[in-house]
Amino acid sequence: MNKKTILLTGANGEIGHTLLEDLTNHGHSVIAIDLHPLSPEHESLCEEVIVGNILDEDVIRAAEKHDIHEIYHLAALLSTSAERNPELGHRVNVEGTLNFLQLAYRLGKRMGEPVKFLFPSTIAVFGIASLDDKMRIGKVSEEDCLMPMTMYGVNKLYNEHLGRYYSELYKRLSPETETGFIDFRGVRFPGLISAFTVPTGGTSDFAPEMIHSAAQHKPYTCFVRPDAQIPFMAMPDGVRALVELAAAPAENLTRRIYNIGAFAPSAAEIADIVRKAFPDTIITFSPDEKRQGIIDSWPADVDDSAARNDWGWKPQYDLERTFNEYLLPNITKMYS
Ligand code: AKB
Repeated sequence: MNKKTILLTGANGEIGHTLLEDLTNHGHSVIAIDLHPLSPEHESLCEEVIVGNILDEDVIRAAEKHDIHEIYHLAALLSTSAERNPELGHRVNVEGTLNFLQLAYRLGKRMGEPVKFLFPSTIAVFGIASLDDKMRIGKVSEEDCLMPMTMYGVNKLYNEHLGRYYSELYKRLSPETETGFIDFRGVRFPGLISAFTVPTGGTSDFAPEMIHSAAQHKPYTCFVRPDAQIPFMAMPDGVRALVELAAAPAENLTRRIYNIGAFAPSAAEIADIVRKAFPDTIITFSPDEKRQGIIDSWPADVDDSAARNDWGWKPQYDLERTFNEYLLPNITKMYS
């Protein structure tokens, strides 16, 4: 495999750690950006760590010194955080993404080859008006129900369009051709579950919170109803999806944004499997109506047939395997 220089924003986040390890294990050179310093182990994996805000021009300039072939733009404010501060959500999620699309354009032009821009979109771009509709609709395809009900979902859907615009239409009235310098690709992530990090500020956080609390023998009060259902995925599958989409030949891709799915349990099913693994665990349900409303607007599951057909997407972890082979061994070790 060719060694590439890869820029990773949000390197300290829940996807960032696993992706950083994966990319450097494959011999790539990583420039990491995060608001907070990386741990010494993670820092030692990187060619350079830029600590700062993605809205800060000095941060972009520091990254621009490198010839970067791929950008994984992970930095974002998740759904609950962005809903609590929508203007900040917009700045980080939209203006931050715009900064890195512009950086990718300049880098692509300077290097004379397109920069691949990998974007983690989300099931929050979907918005379903009622629980009855949600259960009737079942799996949504990429073009269904694009009526996001959160600032985060609105931001991410707009970013999907920005990525398409920068790749295919940028400055279309200019006498020079300004397209072809960015190759934007993205997946719509379901809730992600990592053995090593507990996410902050998301609405799908009830699943990872429940699991990590049980592993620490702490009681957990779940903020959604037992029947709340959305798709989830184990972190190794999530990271593999981004890396495989990046590697897919452009001629095989029929779209820029793909749904990807793995398993879609209810909160009660997750609680049952957690109780089986940690019999002393105490899980109670005390739904927060407002956060529940966000979950109810997200689909029960996604149709990911386009990803399967175009670039061979296939999750390796179902719910059982996620628990037995990924979460339990790693989480137990981490908290022991
Ligand atoms: C969130 O809950 O905001 C995220 C997501 C589903 O994109 N985990």
